[in-house]
Amino acid sequence: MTTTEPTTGNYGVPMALALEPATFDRYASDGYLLLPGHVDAAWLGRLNEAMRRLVDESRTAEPDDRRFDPEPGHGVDKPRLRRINSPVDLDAAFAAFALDGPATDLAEAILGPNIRFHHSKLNIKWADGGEEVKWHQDIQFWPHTDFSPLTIGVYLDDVDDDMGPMGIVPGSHTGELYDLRNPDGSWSGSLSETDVARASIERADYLKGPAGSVTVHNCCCVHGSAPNRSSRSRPLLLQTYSRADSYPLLGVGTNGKAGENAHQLVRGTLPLTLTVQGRTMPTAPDWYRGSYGSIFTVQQQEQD
Ligand SMILES: O=C(O)CCC(=O)C(=O)O
Repeated sequence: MTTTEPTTGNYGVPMALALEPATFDRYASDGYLLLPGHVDAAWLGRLNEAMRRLVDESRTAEPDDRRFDPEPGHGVDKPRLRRINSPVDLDAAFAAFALDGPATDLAEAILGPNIRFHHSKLNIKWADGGEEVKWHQDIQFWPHTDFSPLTIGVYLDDVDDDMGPMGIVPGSHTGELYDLRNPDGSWSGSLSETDVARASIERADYLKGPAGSVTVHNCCCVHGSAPNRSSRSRPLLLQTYSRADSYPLLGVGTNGKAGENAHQLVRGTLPLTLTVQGRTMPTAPDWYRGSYGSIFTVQQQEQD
């Protein structure tokens, strides 16, 4: 399904990874991929070890510790986490995997040579009732200047139908972008019942497989997952990327809360142009993390 010895990648330039043409085309037509067993045992060992350490730390964490999203009943003796937030900021293994590792290679193979990282999360979906993720699309949570953002997930353990695998409606990435608000205008983060009834969820493909299986879904795909009815947790490590010339619209949704490593270029170079509403403009450098003086310091060549 993939080859690790490309002369050139899917964009005709050298890359760490190339997808078979049929796999590449399937992502374009369906909006998602499942790559069974894509991540090797050595990486799985590192990632699982990092997860275990953080779960252990969560036992004694204060209720307001933003690293963890506990389920009701979580405690010292019996940790139950819904999610570890922004794992890329918490352990070197998660950072290496997402910022310059197998997930980055895959994002590059799909999106092209210039890639920006957005955020990561580890949805654990604990054994014996770990909560559902209701049907939703991602792009409404963190709008960008285009629809290139995608999320790469890796199951850190074997996942079967009873464990609440992620379900995705094929082709939904080119369809309607739904309103994820309640009738009173408050944010629900999920499709309304009326919209679920017309979103063809009966066609959803539930992505499962052995530990190391990888999911990829475009930000416009309708997706969700059922509660975990099994006696084993379902850890799904997710990381989101976009093309480098796709910019998060700060001030909308979670774009301003995406973590310490958010928005950085992880492959290639920063393009000098940006396209919005079909108009391409040359852009200024990115000063999100750098320092900027003023138009005077720039124009008097006191600053690059
Ligand atoms: O954990 C899952 O099954 C789905 C994750 C997801 O869609 C999300 O966290 O936005």
